[in-house]
Parts: sequence; C-alpha cells; structure tokens
Amino acid sequence: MERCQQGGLFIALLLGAVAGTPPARAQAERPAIEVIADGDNRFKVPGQKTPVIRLKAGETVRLRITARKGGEWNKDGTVHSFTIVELKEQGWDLLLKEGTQEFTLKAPTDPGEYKVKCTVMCGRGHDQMQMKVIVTP
Ligand SMILES: [Cu+2]
Repeated sequence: MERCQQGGLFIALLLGAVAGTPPARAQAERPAIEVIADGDNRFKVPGQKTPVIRLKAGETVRLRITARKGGEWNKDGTVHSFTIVELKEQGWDLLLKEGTQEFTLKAPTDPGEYKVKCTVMCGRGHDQMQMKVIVTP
C-alpha cells in the first residue's frame, strides 16, 4: 500500500514536470508565516486577535518567529519554544532564542486542530502560552 502510494506520487510529480508546473514552485510562493513569541509570554500573529495558523495537510511552510524574553528563560538562552507535542518527532519543537528566526517545516498530514505550546518556563503567563494550528485537507 505504502509503496503503491509512493509510486503514484512519483507519477504525479513526473506528470507535473512534463506539464510544466513543477510542484516545488507552488510551495516556494507561499510567504513565511509571521509569529511572535512575545515578552508578555503570549503567542501573537500580526493582524489576528486570537493567533491561529491555517495550513494544508502535508504542505511545506516557513515560519518566521520573533521571540522576546519574558520574566524567565533557560540557561542556554532559549526564551520560549513553539511546540506541538504530538509532532515533536516531525520537527515541531522549535527552541527560540531572542530575535527572529526562520524555520521550514512540513504540515502534518492528518487534518485537525493542533495545540502549540511553550515548553520553556518563561515566567508569568507561561501556563497559558498556547496557540492553534488548524490543518485542512
Ligand atoms: Cu513559556
């Protein structure tokens, strides 16, 4: 089953290339998604009252995260994290230093709502430092 799907994907990619629409191009066109892990120990997305990121299942995304330190931080200089616990193995465990960093990640293949949380003891408000990622098919 797995092999069969991969074979199908390969053929689809091949057909895409032949048709002149390389799949990588569509991915590169999406601008980076801005997130702030702020000094008041809240996640923020510019222009949103409640921060939510919406992704398509399996797409490649770039996150540009700006972190500002709260009242506490780790000895190694990590001030917050951007972590989806069930997706840690897939790289969704970003350790944030002060400043702006960019990360390239693959959206989960299972649609649904995922909770992002900060795993660094960042001081007051840390326990509520959460946001959502919504993945659609
Ligand atoms: Cu925290």
